[in-house]
Amino acid sequence: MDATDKIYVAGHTGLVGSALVRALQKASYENLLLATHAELDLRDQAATRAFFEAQRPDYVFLAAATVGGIGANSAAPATFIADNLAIALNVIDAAYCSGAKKLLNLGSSCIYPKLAFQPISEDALMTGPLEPTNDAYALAKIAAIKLCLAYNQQYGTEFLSLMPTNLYGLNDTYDREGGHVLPALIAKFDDAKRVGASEVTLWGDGSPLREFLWADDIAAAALYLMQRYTAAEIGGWINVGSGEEISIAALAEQVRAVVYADAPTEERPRIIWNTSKPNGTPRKLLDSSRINRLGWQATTLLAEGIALAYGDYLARRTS
Ligand code: GFB
Repeated sequence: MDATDKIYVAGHTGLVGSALVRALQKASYENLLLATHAELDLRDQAATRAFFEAQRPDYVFLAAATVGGIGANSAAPATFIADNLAIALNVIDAAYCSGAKKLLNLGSSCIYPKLAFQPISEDALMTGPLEPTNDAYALAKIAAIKLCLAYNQQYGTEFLSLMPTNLYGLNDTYDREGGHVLPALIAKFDDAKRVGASEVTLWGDGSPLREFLWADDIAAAALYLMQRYTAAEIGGWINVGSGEEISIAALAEQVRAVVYADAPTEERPRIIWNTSKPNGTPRKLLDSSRINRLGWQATTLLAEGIALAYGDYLARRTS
């Protein structure tokens, strides 16, 4: 990847896309092609094809997606499967038709079976039933991997897929109902602090285990792979995790400690678990040994990342 190559970051206003733009700029890639959702709706096949034909990017990072936490996935499965299938098909096909040199497709660890052997290696794909709360989204992400593999096989393209664990970071969506757990917890504890609430209600029973990765770390991994490896060398799709696993209950305590760092301990609210809300998959720890062997490792610790994320939340809070 040369400094003069035209690099398209699809989804550059989102959590991963904005981290990718930071990583590319830091590495002195200046010929970036960006289009907001209002300028280009990637679910629109004709518009996507026309954009690629006119712009002809050399490299494509596919970080555009309709995403959300367990609440949003359960409430709107049709939106999650339809949007993500359309985005994947339109972008991958247009990249092939316009002659892109390479594409990196971002997926999700929810592609693996609900009860996969832990830590989850890449070859666990399609070996068992999916977690029902997000199977619509997961199927769209599995289809995107298969599209990349099929285009590589039939047309000789270089389309790689990267499967990150649960992500969080700067520019996240701090949505209390539809967001991912970490940003939702930040917003809920901050709300409680501001009104002096004595309790915060969270979902499930706190027992599920999750692995969290800082968005700038996934961006660094994506750039690292794009610069150095072919699809065949990474095995088609590759896991990217931090190796830091934590229960939702322990995560809630950590977030509460960060939000209430400057308040007396007795002001910290009690955590109530609403067990009528789903737990989701019991455990989701990726086996990242393949990317580690290729020379990449996560660098941001969860404790450090939560503090940075809360700082970002406070800086961007509007009310
Ligand atoms: O990030 P999250 O919504 O999704 O986390 P998944 C869900 C876990 O956190 C469940 C608990 O165990 C919830 O019961 N939880 C507790 C909460 N309180 C809250 C809360 O206030 N909000 C949320 N959202 N959860 C996601 C998929 O699964 O994994 C996505 O839904 C994506 O599509 C992502 O694939 C990687 O980790 O369960």
